[in-house]
Amino acid sequence: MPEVGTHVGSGKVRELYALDGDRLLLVASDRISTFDVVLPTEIPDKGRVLTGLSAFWFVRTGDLCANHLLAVRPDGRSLECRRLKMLPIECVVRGYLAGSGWKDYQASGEVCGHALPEGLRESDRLATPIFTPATKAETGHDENITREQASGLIGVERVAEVEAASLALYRFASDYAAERGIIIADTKFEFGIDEEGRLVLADEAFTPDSSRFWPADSYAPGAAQPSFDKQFVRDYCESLGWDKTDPGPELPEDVVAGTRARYVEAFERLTERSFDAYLDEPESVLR
Ligand code: Q0Z
Repeated sequence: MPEVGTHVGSGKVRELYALDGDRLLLVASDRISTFDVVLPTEIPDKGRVLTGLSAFWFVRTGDLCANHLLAVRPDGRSLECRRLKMLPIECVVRGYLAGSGWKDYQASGEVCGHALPEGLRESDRLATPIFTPATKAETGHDENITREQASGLIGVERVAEVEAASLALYRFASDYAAERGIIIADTKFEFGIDEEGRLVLADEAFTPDSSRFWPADSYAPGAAQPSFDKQFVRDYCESLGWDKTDPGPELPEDVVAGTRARYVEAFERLTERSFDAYLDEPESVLR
């Protein structure tokens, strides 16, 4: 059997392989997307940063919720995972009003059936984090749904279970990150069910691709916040007047270097380890 197994899926910036009947390999590339377009220029080590962060969070949240992590590969960009039966919803938690949450609030005063107080501004912190499930769109954008719609897809009891797990995970990680100067404004989880019917956290956890990371020191509600990791890329793309359709622009080397440095900074602040030590020995992030 080949080391990476048979290819079973592609995301915009990740690949999925089957190792055997009950194990998968999740491989994070160095590709970066912005405005929903994958750019032709890679960010060196981005996939390793995201893989290391995901593994770090899986280990540290294992007592809050079981997860699919089995091992980190020596390449630092691949995770061996338990193969699960995936639930057909995205589990999003929002602690701040951004993205589609802000859009829906402006249109209706609600997000996924959560009525919010009047007068909130873009990027405001919510009094209490909210669980805002979404459909998994094969192509295009996930669509926010109410808990009733989620119940129709996975059942009332499973919704209660994923909501409680999602909120507990978000509270833990957002408190931890805030102490290290990073606001996790929102985050998206995917859960699966194991052979015994138990809920298991899958996919990636609290990476800058699955979450909005904001620098805490410049937080200023009332407008969109700069992204901790992708802001140089966005600013550069905006400066070109690119129409945000495929293909995207090549990135100049200073934008690549600055963006790589931001990913490494997020890794080092959150893990309290040097990224070079991770590159030397990826398994060290599990301890
Ligand atoms: C994750 C995805 C990616 C393409 C399926 N533990 C699991 N068991 C079963 N299925 C999955 C997982 Cl993580 C699973 N995805 C998302 C990831 C490339 C699609 F890297 N799809």
